[in-house]
Amino acid sequence: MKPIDFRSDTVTRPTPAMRRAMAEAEVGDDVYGEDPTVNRLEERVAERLGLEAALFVPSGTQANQIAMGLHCRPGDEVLTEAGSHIIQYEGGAVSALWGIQPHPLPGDRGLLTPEQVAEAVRAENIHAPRSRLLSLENTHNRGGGTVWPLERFREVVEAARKAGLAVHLDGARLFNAQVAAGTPAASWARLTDTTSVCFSKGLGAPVGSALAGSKALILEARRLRKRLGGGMRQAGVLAAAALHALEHHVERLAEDHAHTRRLAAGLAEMTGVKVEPARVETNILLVEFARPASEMVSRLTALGVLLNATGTHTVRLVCHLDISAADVTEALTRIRRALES
Ligand code: TLP
Repeated sequence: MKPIDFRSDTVTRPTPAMRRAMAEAEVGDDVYGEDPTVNRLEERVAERLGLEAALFVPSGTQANQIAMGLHCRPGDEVLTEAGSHIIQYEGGAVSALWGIQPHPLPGDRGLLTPEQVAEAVRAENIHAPRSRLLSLENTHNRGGGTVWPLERFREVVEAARKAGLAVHLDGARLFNAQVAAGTPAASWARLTDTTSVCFSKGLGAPVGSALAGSKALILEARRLRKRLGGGMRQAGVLAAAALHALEHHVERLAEDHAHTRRLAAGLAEMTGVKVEPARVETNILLVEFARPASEMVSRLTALGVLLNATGTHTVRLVCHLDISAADVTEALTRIRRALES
């Protein structure tokens, strides 16, 4: 029985064409700035995001954390949605690495309002941490793959700017937002000071992320990347995979979104399952089971359907490059079997 892996879009394996691009990549020592493939990737990313410069880094976590280090000093605070990746899944890095205090704000499927941001900013007062940064996420992972409507994003960014805050965007899945909304990734990114993107999620590269921003910020980011041990040498073999992904795997994200919608529609017909198909925007589906999530995960694992629990009764399914239309059909059959047994 072939396992169907919905745990994350990080589980994809490089395609034969991507592996060829990696094998043929021209390389050099990137710490000397001499890897032509990395340099090309950084230029392309900056262009696509409408920002001046970009830096290739090993992971989304490192891209986000370099941004935290760029914008904040110890004792400063970062305003962010309560479920955001930077505070939920990065090993406590905002405080462990930089001495930053997180200020979590409750969102609606990951989205904030301008009023919330304006109210959360601290007045200048010796008792208070300094509010320094607003960090947003598009698409929002724990929110269920939510796309930030551009106008709302602009208003929230404006509220932050008015209060003198810098703005970072965790765009690990920004290209999913681009495809779902039909809006270029740059429309969101160019409103920010820094934006991170990942090549190893829906885009299907084995490794790699980038952080983009002004030339001055990215120059400093290079120093922080080195400090964190992220200075890579002949990284062109990895950058080649990322370039291939940008060229060939962006438009196809629409397929993952269609598969996610079909999965939601199929699950909505089953008993013991709560899903909201109308809320599926991209490739992430949140599902609530009547039975405990841990029980459903082990039943489904035994049937070759892999997924992750996100709460006591909730699970997350993520569609990606290695899940075909036939896999979705087969997964629905297996899930029905798990619910009936
Ligand atoms: N997310 C992973 C897990 O860490 C939860 C996943 O399976 O979804 N920002 C966002 C919004 C992310 O979802 C992730 C990865 C990252 C950053 C971090 O990327 P990596 O794993 O490359 O450090």
